[in-house]
Amino acid sequence: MTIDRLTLRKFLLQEKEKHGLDQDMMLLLEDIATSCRIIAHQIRNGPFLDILGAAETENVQGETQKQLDVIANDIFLSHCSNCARVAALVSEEIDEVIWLKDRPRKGDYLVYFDPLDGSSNLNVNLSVGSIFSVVELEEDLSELSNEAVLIRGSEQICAGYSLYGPSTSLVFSTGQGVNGFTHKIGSGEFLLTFPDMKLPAETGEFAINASRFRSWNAPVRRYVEECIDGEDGVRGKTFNMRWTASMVAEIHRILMRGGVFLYPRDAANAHMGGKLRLLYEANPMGFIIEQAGGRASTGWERILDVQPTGHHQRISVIMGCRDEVELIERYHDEAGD
Ligand code: AHM
Ligand code: MG
Repeated sequence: MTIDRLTLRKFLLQEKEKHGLDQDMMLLLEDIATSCRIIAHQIRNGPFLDILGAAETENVQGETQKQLDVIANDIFLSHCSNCARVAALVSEEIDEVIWLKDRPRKGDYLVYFDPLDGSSNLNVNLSVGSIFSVVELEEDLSELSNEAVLIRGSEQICAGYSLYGPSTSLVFSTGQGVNGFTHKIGSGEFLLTFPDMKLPAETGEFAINASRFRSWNAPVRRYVEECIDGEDGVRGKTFNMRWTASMVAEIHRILMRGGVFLYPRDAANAHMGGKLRLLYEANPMGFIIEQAGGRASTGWERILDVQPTGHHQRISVIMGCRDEVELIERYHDEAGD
């Protein structure tokens, strides 16, 4: 049985009608959707094209790039440059901010993206994703500097991700809730399959890389130990654990069935500020999680309130169902840590 579903274009036109979604944002989102379709195609054909392995380059974080990191980055760069409103692009894979305009104006867009997140999953044929975020300039810029893109996540006007799993999902929010689309193979279209996604308040599932146990701070240890204690412990219920090493897959699972995701600052990554990047990983995912009714925190404060200090800055990330995140924040507070 085929269900008649809204196409991405029709959905965007409805958002324009209902909520005044900007025409340029519609065009940008359609270009991002096209980028994701092309990247999905490249990933599926990766073994034939021999592009799943390492490129002979390192990115600004000193990490060895996969060939597909470079390919996905090029695809995002070229498609996001189509929209005349985009003044600058910030990519995980590029050291400097890319300015597309000499004199950015109030209302122009800054687009931040991680073109291929979780790329260590590529050569084992597990899920990876792309993440994006859009901020609107509040004033004309007189100078093009890296500092000009250091804008709080609370200023995002759109954020989302694409998950390259058994099917290709495109999930985004323009500040009016979260909607999920699936690419219908052969049709070239993304169709609305998960309208108005909402997180449950409570959960019995958490996601953390437990191999880092020794490095965790006391509040994170306390939280995880209490989950593992299950019915016999203070939580009085059994918890399940998942770790896919792909933040996009993790957040998508949490949106679909609840949970909490932690990649906290710990003793081993504290010198970098954490593992995940603020502007193109934590902020967009935090925006989505909040729009779905959840909470996104560093453990000490709301992620979207953090004033960025560098465009590749890393940060502590704890996000998902509200009650769990608030509990972990309380543990941080009580520990005075
Ligand atoms: P990447 O941007 O270099 O791909 O790294 C981010 C990824 C996240 O998707 C994931 O949550 C995390 O790194 C996994 O880290 P680990 O290998 O420590 O489990
Ligand atoms: Mg990443």
